[in-house]
Amino acid sequence: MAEIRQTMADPPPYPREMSIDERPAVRTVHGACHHDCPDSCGWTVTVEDRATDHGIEPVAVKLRGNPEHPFSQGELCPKVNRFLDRVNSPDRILRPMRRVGPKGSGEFETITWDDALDEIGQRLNDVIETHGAEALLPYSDAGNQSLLSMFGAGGRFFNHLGATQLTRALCGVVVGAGMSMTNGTGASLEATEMVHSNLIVLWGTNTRLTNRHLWPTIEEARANGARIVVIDPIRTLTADAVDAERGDQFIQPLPGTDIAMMLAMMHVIIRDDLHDTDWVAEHTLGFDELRDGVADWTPQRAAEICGVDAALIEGFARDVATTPGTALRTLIGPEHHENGAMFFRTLACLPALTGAWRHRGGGMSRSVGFWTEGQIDFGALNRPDLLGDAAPRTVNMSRLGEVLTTMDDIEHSPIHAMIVWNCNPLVTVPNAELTRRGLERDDLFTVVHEQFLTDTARYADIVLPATTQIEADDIVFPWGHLWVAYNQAAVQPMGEACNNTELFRRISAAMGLEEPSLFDDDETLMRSALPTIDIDELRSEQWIRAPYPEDGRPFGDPDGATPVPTASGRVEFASDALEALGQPRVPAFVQPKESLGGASELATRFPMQLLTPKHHARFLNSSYAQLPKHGPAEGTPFVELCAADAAARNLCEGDVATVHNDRASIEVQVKVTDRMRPGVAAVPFGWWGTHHRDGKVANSLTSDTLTDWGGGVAYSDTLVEISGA
Ligand SMILES: Nc1nc2c(c(=O)[nH]1)N[C@H]1C(S)=C(S)[C@@H](COP(=O)(O)OP(=O)(O)OC[C@H]3O[C@@H](n4cnc5c(=O)[nH]c(N)nc54)[C@H](O)[C@@H]3O)O[C@H]1N2
Ligand SMILES: Nc1nc2c(c(=O)[nH]1)N[C@H]1C(S)=C(S)[C@@H](COP(=O)(O)OP(=O)(O)OC[C@H]3O[C@@H](n4cnc5c(=O)[nH]c(N)nc54)[C@H](O)[C@@H]3O)O[C@H]1N2
Ligand code: SF4
Ligand SMILES: [Mo]
Repeated sequence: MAEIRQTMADPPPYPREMSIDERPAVRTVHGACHHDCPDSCGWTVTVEDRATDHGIEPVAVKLRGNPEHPFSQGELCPKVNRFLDRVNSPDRILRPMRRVGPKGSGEFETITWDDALDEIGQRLNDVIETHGAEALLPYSDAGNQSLLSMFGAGGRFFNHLGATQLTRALCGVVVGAGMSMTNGTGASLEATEMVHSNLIVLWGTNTRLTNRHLWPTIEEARANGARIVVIDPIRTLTADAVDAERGDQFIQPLPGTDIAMMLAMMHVIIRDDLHDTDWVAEHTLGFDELRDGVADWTPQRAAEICGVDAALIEGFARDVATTPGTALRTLIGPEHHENGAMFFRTLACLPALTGAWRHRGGGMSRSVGFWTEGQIDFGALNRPDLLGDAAPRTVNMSRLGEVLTTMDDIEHSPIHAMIVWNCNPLVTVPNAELTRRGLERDDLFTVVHEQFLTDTARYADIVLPATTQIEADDIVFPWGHLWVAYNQAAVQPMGEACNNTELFRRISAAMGLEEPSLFDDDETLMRSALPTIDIDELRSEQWIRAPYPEDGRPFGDPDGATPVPTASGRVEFASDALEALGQPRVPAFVQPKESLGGASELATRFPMQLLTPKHHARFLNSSYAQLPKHGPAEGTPFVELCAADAAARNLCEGDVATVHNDRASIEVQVKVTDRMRPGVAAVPFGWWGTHHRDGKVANSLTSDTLTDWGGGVAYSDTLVEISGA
């Protein structure tokens, strides 16, 4: 314990290689953005030594994009341009707090770290003694997606205790799980390779909003003659870039129906002999089964399901098959459906059928986590060996509400304590009102480690202050490009904040735990997790490029760097592995149950399908709505629908409407737009309950049904009705 107190009182001097006497009074420190965003931009912080209440201290006076960063090239974004407002916000939590009002009230008193840790240590030990270690739930996501912040010390702490395990699959896991059933790997085309593409299909990704630093690559390809196709149920900011005169296209299917379109495309391609027979013969398995599987999938049949024109599907299929260097670019959006994994499994069949992988700039492009995170030794970080003989249950993070309230198989041993860090589940996890009921339980002890008093933190018994990215060293492993970056702390932790690894060192000590690895410092953690990376070099170079095939083609040479690691060693159009999971062997379309085409009683009562997408340029998930230069600049929460759907409900622009289903009812302003097609509405996500007029959030309405496989969740298969308030 004494040692830990020492760390608390005396954080290391920053920047780490200089002592306070050595460093110049004004200096720049290099870092990288920690947000769960594909761009992982490089930044530079200008730091000045200034007199403060605590003596001379480094103060961050400017934070700008680093012009030398190979991907972001000096630009940040409207979220992070004002990052220092976040760091220095008067609303930051800078001291531990204990709740004094009812859960959710937001009434807290400031306490010392000693008091907070004494209470936490005692309560956690009591829960484990009385109910067993599985009564403790770790709950975290990617609020800070840097190596130590996301994966650092929580894994080994909870493994050592034998706590309940958490499946974290809100974002991205399903894409990999789907694609792997075709290719045996999530490896894909690195996105800047699309500069070589001739046709770029942005399939369910809103690049100009969510991945803005990739847009220059796409514009460069366009300048070289490439065409773009945008496929999205919403006419997004990215769809606005479509220029029909250049031969670009916007396709607007009903949500959750794209697989039907892909099946029809394969039908056309095989029917008209447009597939690459050599590539198919040499590198794939199950062509005959695929051909039989798509035989009935005429464009007309798909057109009726997707709500798009049959001739359009036919023409698009021919384009994809006959344009060498066709890139199918996708990120996360389409995984949030009941058939989410099948979407990516099916999409991955297209470049194999057309032989697109053989061309530079051809193939399927998604997250490049496969290439960057491949260097991390997760076993060394998480230490599954610390579980010993314990085999604790696993729960899915998307089912938090159910886990805390009704889950049958935990009835005899419910969750009695929860540590939440690096996420804001009440805003970001589906079925939020059920989560709220769980968080309200008096017999649940909740600790939240946060920068701000989020909706979730308001339900905590103890809130602990968390650092921001400029207050601790870390390493950022991007999933949108290949440049792994070192993030140097620019200033000391603000107030009494600590980072996510220090959090678990302190709680371990407070519980009286003795396992030595729980007290590894950050440097030791980094070195053990990265056996192949020279951390000193990374720190001085600022970034290194993750290994990627030199000729740019991940499957260009199947005997080369990335063989197809399926059981058969071939791209599998027909998959035994899927059959073993109880899924169709060949790509197949299953209409989501909670969708417009579900033909259920639900669709009669709730005839609109609700999407809750990222929409605001100044928001990153739930992280900015509370800041004065971010939230108000985006207006207020709203529901967007087309003129016909608004008129049918007597709703006009600016009215307050009730959006409701069996899960919840929320009140929001009406926005009538031509971005939505009939039957589909959108309530952008990211606003907190404190910004909604009735305290609810977009996720109060959303479905927590899990995806077909991969453990993700079908936020976007949500039916609602909308009426005047
Ligand atoms: N309806 C709907 N819901 C969605 C989505 C959607 O499109 N629609 N998208 C989903 C997706 S893709 C994602 S990734 C999730 C994101 O869900 P979350 O990860 O929960 O959301 P964030 O807002 O990114 O981060 C949450 C919190 O992390 C905190 N934080 C940041 N850095 C640190 C740190 O170093 N330490 C600690 N302790 N806390 C820190 C921030 O203050 C913030 O409050 O949301 C999902 N939810
Ligand atoms: N400004 C901003 N940028 C962000 C974020 C943010 O909150 N704000 N969040 C970051 C995070 S965590 C992530 S994961 C990425 C996500 O990046 P993206 O995957 O690009 O973004 P999403 O909004 O999740 O989904 C993209 C699109 O998928 C569409 N979509 C939904 N269902 C379907 C479908 O069935 N078919 C098709 N074809 N399209 C469908 C949605 O309408 C949406 O426009 O963005 C990151 N960047
Ligand atoms: S949120 Fe994304 S775009 Fe903005 S600075 Fe961070 S990595 Fe770059
Ligand atoms: Mo995400």
